[in-house]
Amino acid sequence: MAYELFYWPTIQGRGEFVRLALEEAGADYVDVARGPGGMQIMLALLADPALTEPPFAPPFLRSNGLIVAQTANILDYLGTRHQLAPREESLRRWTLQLQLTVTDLLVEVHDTHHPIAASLYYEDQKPEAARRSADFVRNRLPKFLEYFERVLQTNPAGPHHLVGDQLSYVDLSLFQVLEGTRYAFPRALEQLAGSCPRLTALRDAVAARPRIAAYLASPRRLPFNQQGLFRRYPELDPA
Ligand SMILES: N[C@@H](CCC(=O)N[C@@H](CS)C(=O)NCC(=O)O)C(=O)O
Repeated sequence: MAYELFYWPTIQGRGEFVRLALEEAGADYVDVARGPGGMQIMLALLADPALTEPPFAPPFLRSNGLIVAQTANILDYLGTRHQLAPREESLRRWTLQLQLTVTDLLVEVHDTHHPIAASLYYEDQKPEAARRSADFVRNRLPKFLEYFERVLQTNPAGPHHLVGDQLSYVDLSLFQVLEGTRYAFPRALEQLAGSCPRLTALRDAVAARPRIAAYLASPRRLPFNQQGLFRRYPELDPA
């Protein structure tokens, strides 16, 4: 039975981390909210009083009657089923730990353009966004990227993957983080790229994987835009 992915239909957002894993796995899946009537189905599920384990927010995945939410949790679930996570328990925890660090980073990315409230427009919080982004670009983004670079450098199995010597879902996620950062903060990323050569190589290697390359070239891959998690406001990425 096909996986059903539930996510906002017009943005990459957090759903993209799940899409990349499903695509790399060659899994049979339906991006429900992008199909006819799909948004209503997703909203009805979120509000369904009959669900005793309801998801709080998209993305969530339905598989054989099970609903799995929280991006990192979904990836852990898919990783185990599709050889996108190590078999060894300690390495599986390490992979999830890294993915949860990606989760933390994504909250901070979101807060660069919505530091006060997600319910307000960017235009209503521009001065705060400028202050928040300045700190993000100067301190937080380098700290996160240098951390992941260090993880690659110290991986006992070599610098080609974050965990072990096989591709895992967190490699796919780091690809997405770098692509999103390149879209939202191109100047900041260019300055940091020199200190993150292994991460850059990982991003390129993921992009070249046959299933990922086919996905990126397909209409299934939505373009980055100004509604998503990674947004390009040049004033937040000063020279
Ligand atoms: N921690 C959750 C965050 C989920 C989340 O923030 N989803 C966003 C879209 S990317 C959403 O629809 N949020 C609605 C809300 O928070 O009310 C995850 O990693 O999946």
